[in-house]
Amino acid sequence: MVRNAEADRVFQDLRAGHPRALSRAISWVESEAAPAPALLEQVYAQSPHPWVIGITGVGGAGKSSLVPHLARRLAGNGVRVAVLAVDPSSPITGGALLGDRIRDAAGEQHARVFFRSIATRGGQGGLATCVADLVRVAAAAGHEIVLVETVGAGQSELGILQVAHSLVLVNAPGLGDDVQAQKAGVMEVADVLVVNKADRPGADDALASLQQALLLSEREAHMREGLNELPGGDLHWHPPVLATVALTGQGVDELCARLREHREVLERQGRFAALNRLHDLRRMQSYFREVAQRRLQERMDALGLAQRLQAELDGEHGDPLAAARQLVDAVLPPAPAATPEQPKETRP
Ligand SMILES: Nc1nc2c(ncn2[C@@H]2O[C@H](COP(=O)(O)OP(=O)(O)OP(=O)(O)O)[C@@H](O)[C@H]2O)c(=O)[nH]1
Ligand SMILES: [Mg+2]
Repeated sequence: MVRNAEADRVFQDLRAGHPRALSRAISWVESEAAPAPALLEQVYAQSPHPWVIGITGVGGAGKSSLVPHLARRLAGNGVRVAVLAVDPSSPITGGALLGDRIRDAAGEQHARVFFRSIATRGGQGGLATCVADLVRVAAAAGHEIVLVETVGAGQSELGILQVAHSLVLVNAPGLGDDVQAQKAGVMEVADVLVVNKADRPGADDALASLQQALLLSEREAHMREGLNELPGGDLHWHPPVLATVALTGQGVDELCARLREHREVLERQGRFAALNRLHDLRRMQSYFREVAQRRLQERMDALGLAQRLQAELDGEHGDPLAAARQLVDAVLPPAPAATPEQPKETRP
């Protein structure tokens, strides 16, 4: 148990719902500040899993325009929503300028929706692990729903799967090849498909082509092969294809309704809890690697291995691979080969 008085205080404030504490906690986690491990320990021990909705899609599709509408509609009746906008390309670091905003779509103060831009530098654990932690931090502050916006750039959009329960893929007409390029991977995993900018020419074509791509996806093929029914009589989820206009909010009610429906299906099939366990397991695996790697580095430093590697390389008998193997053996002796159990001698 890592204790830290500052972390204790922020955690208390977090639980009490102080937005400033949430901003502070996010900054700590994002920048891997000293109190972060102590804070996260309390967060993981005491905060529930929120419903995490991933919003992904190509740049310029309208994700950021859509998210405030969605957040505002999902919030209410005591339900608080946090929005984490992950922008790896953001020149603003640490959310110093964009952070700490609590506003609704109209730019008004709104206590039920918390917005924060995350400029990931992909620290030790990378984007997915940072967001996984932040999602739980937001939950500790009383947010039952967390929306995570990520730009659809290969790795990162699939990284969102490590935290999201429901994944929305946002497309828009006129984005051309980018849309084609990303279809293959994300099509298989998106739960709701959106064609935003439905006010623009080409929206119908975009809708039709998404529907077509969906029919051709492996997932659909799977269902047609008679695997549609799950034990208990439930059916697989068919991702709906919806049209929205983020500028006016048109179609967002429908998007909201379908997302709620998806959540219900997940709950009913026990998949919400299963995903939570899976997300925790992935986080655990990545943290294990992180800690092990750090410890290995410490061990290497203590033994002066960097210098020894260099010396080996500079030496005359320069087989870099053999030298590296030898040094690895010095830090991490190979596990003894498992010896098969000897049958016990029985005496007559
Ligand atoms: N005509 C029209 N324009 C839209 C709509 N939604 C968004 N836009 C415009 O499209 C542009 C991009 O919107 P963003 O919301 O920033 O898109 P994004 O997907 O968040 O983009 P990145 O964060 O760069 O990946 C902006 O100029 C928006 O005003 C829409 O429904 N109709
Ligand atoms: Mg955006």
